[in-house]
Amino acid sequence: MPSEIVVVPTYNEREMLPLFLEEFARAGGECLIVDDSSPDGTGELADDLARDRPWLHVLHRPDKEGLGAAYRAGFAWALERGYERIGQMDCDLSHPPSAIAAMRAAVGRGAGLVLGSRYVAGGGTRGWSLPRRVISRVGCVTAMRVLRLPYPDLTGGFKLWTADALRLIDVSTTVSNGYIFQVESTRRAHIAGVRIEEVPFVFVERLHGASKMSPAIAREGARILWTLRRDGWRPRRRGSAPVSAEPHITSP
Ligand SMILES: Nc1nc2c(ncn2[C@@H]2O[C@H](COP(=O)(O)OP(=O)(O)O)[C@@H](O)[C@H]2O)c(=O)[nH]1
Ligand SMILES: [Mg+2]
Repeated sequence: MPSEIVVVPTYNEREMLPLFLEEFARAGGECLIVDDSSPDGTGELADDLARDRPWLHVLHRPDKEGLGAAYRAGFAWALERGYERIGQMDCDLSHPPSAIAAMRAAVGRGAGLVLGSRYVAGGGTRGWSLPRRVISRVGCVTAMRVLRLPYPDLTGGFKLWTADALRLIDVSTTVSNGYIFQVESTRRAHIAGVRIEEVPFVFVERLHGASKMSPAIAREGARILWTLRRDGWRPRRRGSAPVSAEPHITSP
């Protein structure tokens, strides 16, 4: 089996981190926590927990710069070390580690990017207020329409990439920092011809801690969406990432 690591950005997740790691351990594989010097001590707790968990790694960043910056740093760390599959997920158990197996299977079938999706058959959200559901759906549908992409869950952050696909999209040169990073990276994969599969999962609202979603992050998303539509990003070179024109949906 090729090697795999899942990149997990954290900011003030002290309560969720031990619960997340317990579940993650059941799914197996390695995990890289990317902590932006959380004031609540999440980074130090991760260091403590990593001492007797050889599969757990911790990357400390000096400042809170948003999800996109944390992912760029984590992906660079993993690519430098030669991991062949690189995942991404939140630390609050909204993304169930038990769904990773289905994502691995999709890579096994030839996908270069697997999108965990709330909005394909079998997926959903649990514990969200009506306004939160509406904001998420409107955001996803707007991103789909503006960028003319066929994936209904574009803003989700539960994904599994092959290293080849991440190199092909030149992930280190992406520009967004908030949740729109998810849209920008998937759009590049689509343009580059990476084979993209969607795997359903049910998003469960966090039990502890607070969402870092803010009006500023939503504004950044709206602004960058239009910038992305105008920019003519093209891959620099063809890598060996599997290529296919049509998206695939995997049944639960
Ligand atoms: N390193 C880092 N992690 C972040 C930052 N913002 C959010 N996160 C983490 O990204 C994940 C998703 O954030 P969350 O607030 O749960 O978003 P929501 O699920 O959309 O409400 C969580 O694991 C957060 O701790 C950031 O600026 N830096
Ligand atoms: Mg969350």
